[in-house]
Amino acid sequence: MEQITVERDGAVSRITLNRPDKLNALTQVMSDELVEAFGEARDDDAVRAVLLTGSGRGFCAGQDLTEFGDAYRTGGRPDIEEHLERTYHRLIPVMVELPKPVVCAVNGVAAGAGLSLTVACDIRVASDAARFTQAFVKIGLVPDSGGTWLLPRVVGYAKALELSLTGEVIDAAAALDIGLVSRVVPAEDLDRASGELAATLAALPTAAIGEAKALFRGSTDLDSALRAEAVAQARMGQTKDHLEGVMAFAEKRDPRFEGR
Ligand code: LHQ
Repeated sequence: MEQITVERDGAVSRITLNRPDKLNALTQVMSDELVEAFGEARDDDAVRAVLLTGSGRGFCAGQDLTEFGDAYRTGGRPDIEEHLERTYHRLIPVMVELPKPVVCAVNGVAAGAGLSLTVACDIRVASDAARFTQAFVKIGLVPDSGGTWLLPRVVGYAKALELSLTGEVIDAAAALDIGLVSRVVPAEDLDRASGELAATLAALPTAAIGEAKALFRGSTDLDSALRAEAVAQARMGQTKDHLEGVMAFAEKRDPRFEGR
């Protein structure tokens, strides 16, 4: 990998965006590498949680705007639709649909597609140095990379629209206030706090977590939600982890889940 690093810590795969001098702005290479890393995390049974973070002072400044420099400089325009299909249309689904928990440790600024990356994760823990901006409007664009679907589901329609129409930069405290992040910690505690959360999630029944994510994602109306819950619950009722959970409760001991 050239622009990300992937490390294993027990059952947690830690993926770090690694272009610190450019605030980890997204390139085609970085997007391809992230698709590969999330695909490997999905396919490796020993991985039971993913932690996504950025190196240096930024989390991710969104699309690397210099990547299309030549097209603009020569009076042309990049084929943005084709670019989106090659990058975020592959990356965001592999993150959102990962049947394992994904923690985002937001270490610094998250802008444009960088903010979309944070909301494609399941739980966000922010450093007090984090900032968030739907930067798209500042360059005459609309939110992409799944932002129009993901952000309203996290912060609600009105706040998502307000952030997207204004491009306002908000700090970590404001992000906590609107529910964009679950927790804010001092910068020096971010690694520990997010690592502990990922490890805790990795020790839980992974199959049930994957199913719960799919149910929340797919829920549209009560009737179909009840039906989908029943089908998934019947499947979960057959898992080793369900039996272990029930037995541990009866025997008044801590459960040992295997993710199966
Ligand atoms: C960057 C970037 C960046 C390259 C900072 N690219 N170098 C899809 C399809 C097609 C086209 C476009 O977009 C998309 C999706 C999108 O994501 S659109 C949104 C793209 N992102 C932005 O518009 C954000 C641009 N960046 C900023 O507004 C600021 O840099 C933020 C608010 C993120 C951070 O501000 P500061 O903390 O003041 O840092 P800085 O501006 O000084 O940046 C540090 C360096 O990083 C600097 O490089 P240099 O060589 O001068 O030190 C920046 O040029 C570079 N950088 N963002 N997106």
